[in-house]
Amino acid sequence: MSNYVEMWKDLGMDLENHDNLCAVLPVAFGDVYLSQENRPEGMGFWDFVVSEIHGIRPAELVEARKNGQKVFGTFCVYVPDEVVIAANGIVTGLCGGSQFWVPDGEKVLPKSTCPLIKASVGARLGKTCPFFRLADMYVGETTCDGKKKAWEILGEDVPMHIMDIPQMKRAEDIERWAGEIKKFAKVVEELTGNEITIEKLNEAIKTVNEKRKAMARVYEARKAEKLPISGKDALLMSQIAFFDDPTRCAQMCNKLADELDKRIEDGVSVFPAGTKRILLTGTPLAIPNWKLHHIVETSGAAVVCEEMCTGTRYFENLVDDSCQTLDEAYMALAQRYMKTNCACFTPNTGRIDDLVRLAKEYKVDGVIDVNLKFCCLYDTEGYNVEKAMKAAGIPVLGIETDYTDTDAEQLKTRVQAFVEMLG
Ligand code: BJ8
Repeated sequence: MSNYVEMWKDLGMDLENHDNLCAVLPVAFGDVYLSQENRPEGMGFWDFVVSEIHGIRPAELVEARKNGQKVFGTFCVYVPDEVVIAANGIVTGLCGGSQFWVPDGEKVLPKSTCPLIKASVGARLGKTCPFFRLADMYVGETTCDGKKKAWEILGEDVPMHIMDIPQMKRAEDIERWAGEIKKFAKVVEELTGNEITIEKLNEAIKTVNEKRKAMARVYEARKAEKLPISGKDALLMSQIAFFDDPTRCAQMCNKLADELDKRIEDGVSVFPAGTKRILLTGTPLAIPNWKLHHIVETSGAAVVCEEMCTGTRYFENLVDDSCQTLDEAYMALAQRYMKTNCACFTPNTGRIDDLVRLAKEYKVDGVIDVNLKFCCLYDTEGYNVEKAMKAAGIPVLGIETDYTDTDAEQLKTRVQAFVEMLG
């Protein structure tokens, strides 16, 4: 990635510290990803993106900004990308998934904050992530308490817009969310200088729907008895989808899905027959958090589905792309986004229904409920997850972890015992 040094300098990054980050990522990627056998050829695209993770896409964004486009950095799957795209803006995910950034986050946040928040704040303050340096505006949301307070710190020197997410899903809440989306559209119009028309919004909705459909195709292939792709590879596809251009993302996912369909036809599997099928649920796994997948897939099991924001919550449910007015379209967006089931809502029974449905669709042998340390919402909801899984006769294992490797051995022992127990 050395070709990008000038760009990183211009972005005001801490080059020395960034070199340390660039030194650890290829090793981790090699251990976790390149050690796998018989991977689909289509994964070459994602391998390449990771090898250039702080170079190729940031360079595209720098170029786009030179041409007058604005970049919006987001942290949650409730923020509607469609609105930004309709104003010719670009969306990039900003959630941090590396322990590398946590110490910088801990300089300003309590240690008892979830690692995702600490890493995100640390990536900004430590000046080691080009995406944070590039964004013209950060878009926060009122989901969990830790994030709400983090916006006040992140917004100190970058414009920050916060979307007020309802905590319940009654009709009046969905209407209020449509109003929040409308307000967001005004902010986006102001920053980009571009008007959002119904034609442009319908076009943007189509673009994002296509991306969702393409990702869903890859997931569909994971329902096959002979698994044509590992959970790790599918996770990588989801993680990169938050950063990539949506049209290219759809193209690459469709290409991969074509290859997976062919593999299914030919009976090609990346796991031996009888490998236990695991559904992961819980807090999101931001890139480069591959820890749990690696543990599961080196313990005699395969991850076949993620009921997570880096998983089904990101691409399930489409938006009506034929609305006649902007208000109708904002309502259509609100309805779709309110179908996402995050633990910040009460009640959140939709997530339990999703879990039971997904467990059947992906023919899982067991569920692992993974919680990022200090995420009180998902930790507490673990009670309902466990109860519902037991009622449905699905074995479940609850795990709490962070971004360090200190508990990896202990987790491996627990996961192996769980997999053995599945018979
Ligand atoms: S829709 S899961 S992306 S809020 S893990 S930061 S909740 S303390 S990330 Fe999330 Fe949107 Fe919900 Fe998804 Fe807080 Fe929990 Fe940390 Fe979390």
